[in-house]
Amino acid sequence: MEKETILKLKEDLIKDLENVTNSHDLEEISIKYLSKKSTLSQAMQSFRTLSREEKVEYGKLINEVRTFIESKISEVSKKVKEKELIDKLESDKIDITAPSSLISTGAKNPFYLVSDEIVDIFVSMGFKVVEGPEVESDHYNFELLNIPKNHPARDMQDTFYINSNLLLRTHTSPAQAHELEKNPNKPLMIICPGKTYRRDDDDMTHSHQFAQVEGLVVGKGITLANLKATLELFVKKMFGEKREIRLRSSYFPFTEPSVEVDVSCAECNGKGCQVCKGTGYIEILGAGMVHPNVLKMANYDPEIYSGFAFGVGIERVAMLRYDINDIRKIYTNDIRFLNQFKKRG
Ligand code: FA5
Repeated sequence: MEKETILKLKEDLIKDLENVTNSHDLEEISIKYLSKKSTLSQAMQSFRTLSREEKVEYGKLINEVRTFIESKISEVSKKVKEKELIDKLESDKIDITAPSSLISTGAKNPFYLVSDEIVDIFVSMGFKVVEGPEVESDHYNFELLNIPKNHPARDMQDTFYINSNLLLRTHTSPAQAHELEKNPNKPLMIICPGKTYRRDDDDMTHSHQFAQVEGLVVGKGITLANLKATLELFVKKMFGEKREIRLRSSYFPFTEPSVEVDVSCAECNGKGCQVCKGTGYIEILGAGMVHPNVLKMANYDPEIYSGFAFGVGIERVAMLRYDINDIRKIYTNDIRFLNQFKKRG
C-alpha cells in the first residue's frame, strides 16, 4: 500500500472526528480506523511481502499512524463522555423548589390529641404512667374498691361479663387496687389511662366504650388541698389560665369524702349560659380521698398513709376542649370531622 494512503488516514480521521457528537459516532470511527477491515489492518497484511529495509520503514510508519489514531480517538472519547455526563445530569436535574404534588396526610383523632395532652400534663407534675387490664376480675373492679357484691353502686356500673367473675372494666379505678397491691406501704403517684366499658345507652354524651385516666397519689400527710391544687393545675393547663374549678360533694364507695369536679364554663366565664345549662360550670371528673377500707385491703395503714384519687373521662375533656357536641363523632372516623384537627396534630 502507498505510504501516502497510510499518511492520509491521519487527515481523514481529523475530519471525521470534527463531526463526532456522541459515543455511537465515535464507536463507528473506531471501527473504521482500527478494526480488522480498516485500511491500517490491510496495510499490515501487505507487510509480509516487503524487504527487510522496507519492513523497518513501513512498520515505523504504520505504528506512528496507529498511535496517532488511537490517541486522537481516546482524546475525543474523553470529551464526548464528559459532555454526555453533563447532558445527563442536566436532563435528570430535580428542581427541589418546584411545588410538590398534593400529598394527603391524615389527622390525629381529637381523642388522642387530648389523651396525649392529659398524660403530658400529669407526667410534667411527676406522675408515673401505668397500664391495667381491660378484662378485669370482679375482685379488682369492685371488691377491692369497697364495692362488695349486692352494693347498690354496682347498678350504675353494669358492664359486659366474660363469665361470672371476669368483666370488661367499668372504670380505670382497678388500677388503684393493682398499684397499691404491688407497692405495699410505699408512696405512690400514678396515672392510668385506658379503655373502659359500661352497659350505657349511646347518646350525645355517653358511649358503651369510652376512656378514662385514673390518678392516684398516696403518701404521708396527703390532703384534699393537694387534690384540689393538682386538679386546678391540670384544668388551667388543659383549658386555659382563666378556668376555675369547683368541688361538689358526691359519693363513690372507694373515696371518702368524694367530689365531682366542675370547670368554669368557657362560653360564659362562669356566669351561666345555655352551654352550662345556666350553672356556670361543667362537670369533668370524679375524685376524692382514698377510702381507708381501700388502703386497708391493700395492707396500707390508713393511720399513717392517706391519698387522693380521680377519674377523668377522656372523651368528655376532648368534647369540652374542641367544642364537640356529640361523643359519637369521636368514634365514627368521618374524614370531614377528623380533617378539622389536621394542624393540631
Ligand atoms: C368513675 O368512673 C370513678 N371511677 C371516678 C373516680 C376515680 C372517682 C377515682 C373517685 C376516685 P364516673 O362514673 O363518674 O366515676 O365516671 C368518671 C367520668 O367518666 C365521667 O365524669 C365521665 O367523664 C366519664 N364517663 C362515665 N360514663 C361514661 C360514658 N358512658 N360515656 C362517656 N364517658 C363516660
